[in-house]
Amino acid sequence: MEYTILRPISDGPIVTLTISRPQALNALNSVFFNEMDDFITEISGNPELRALIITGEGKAFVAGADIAEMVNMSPEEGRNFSGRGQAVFNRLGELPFPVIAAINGFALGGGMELAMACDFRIASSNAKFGQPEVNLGLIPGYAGTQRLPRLTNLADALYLLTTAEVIDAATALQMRLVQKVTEPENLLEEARRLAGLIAQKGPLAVRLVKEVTRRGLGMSHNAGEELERNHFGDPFGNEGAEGMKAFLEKRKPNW
Ligand code: CO8
Repeated sequence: MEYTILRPISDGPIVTLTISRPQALNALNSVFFNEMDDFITEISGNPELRALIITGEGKAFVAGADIAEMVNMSPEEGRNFSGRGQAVFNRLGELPFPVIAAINGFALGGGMELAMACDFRIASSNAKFGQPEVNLGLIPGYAGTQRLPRLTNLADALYLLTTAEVIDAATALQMRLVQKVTEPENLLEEARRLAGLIAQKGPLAVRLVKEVTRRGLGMSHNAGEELERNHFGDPFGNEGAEGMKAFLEKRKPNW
């Protein structure tokens, strides 16, 4: 499929998606959400894929939702724009393989929300994070108010959301908002190394672990255990049998 803002590059089982609208610091507009929705549909149907990396072109990962597109919106249009973005970002969580945000620069507002919608995040040491919506008299609209306290904690989330302070990568690491920080020149290499590690694991196991962990977070402990138990048997007799057999035979599994 042809895209105007998205630049996907496939490398075997790994796709690296670059958001490419550097003249507006990759700000998220309607075209982005339409293309992202189509892109997710396109890759969902590819059983060979094992990981998706999302990064941005230039000095920003994404500097937020497109302020120029939002400025004249009515309350109803604002709600619709938010709902559209939430639905598209939720689809990233439903992909049957991990999505890694490789944050190369500014991840502000909707950009930080996109990063948080990914499964985990690695950041360049020069990345900057913030939820500056209150500077504009707005609140986050792509689930930032919901994901940020779940990823960090209530106080850190409210600190960032109410002060709009922009933090550096080291502080984001301290808040556990990102899992790893690299030198700028090593960011994509490290993202691909992690994606490559994941690609070597049992694909069904990776899909199940993502699904059970994500879904379990919204459940009681007991319901989450039941979900885990219900899926534990799925790889037996197929991928799990091969993985365990390979271990016992001291060889690499042939998924
Ligand atoms: N939207 C539209 N255009 C943008 C955005 C944006 N979010 N960010 C930057 N741009 C544009 C600038 O207007 C500028 O365009 P031009 O060259 O035509 O003047 C170009 O990108 C380059 O930007 P700057 O010249 O400002 O670059 P600097 O290096 O001086 O500054 C900053 C970089 C600090 C990142 C600065 O651009 C900035 O503060 N940007 C806005 C950050 C922001 O407030 N983001 C939050 C937006 S609101 C949001 O994301 C809400 C999400 C939920 C929405 C829910 C739907 C309703």
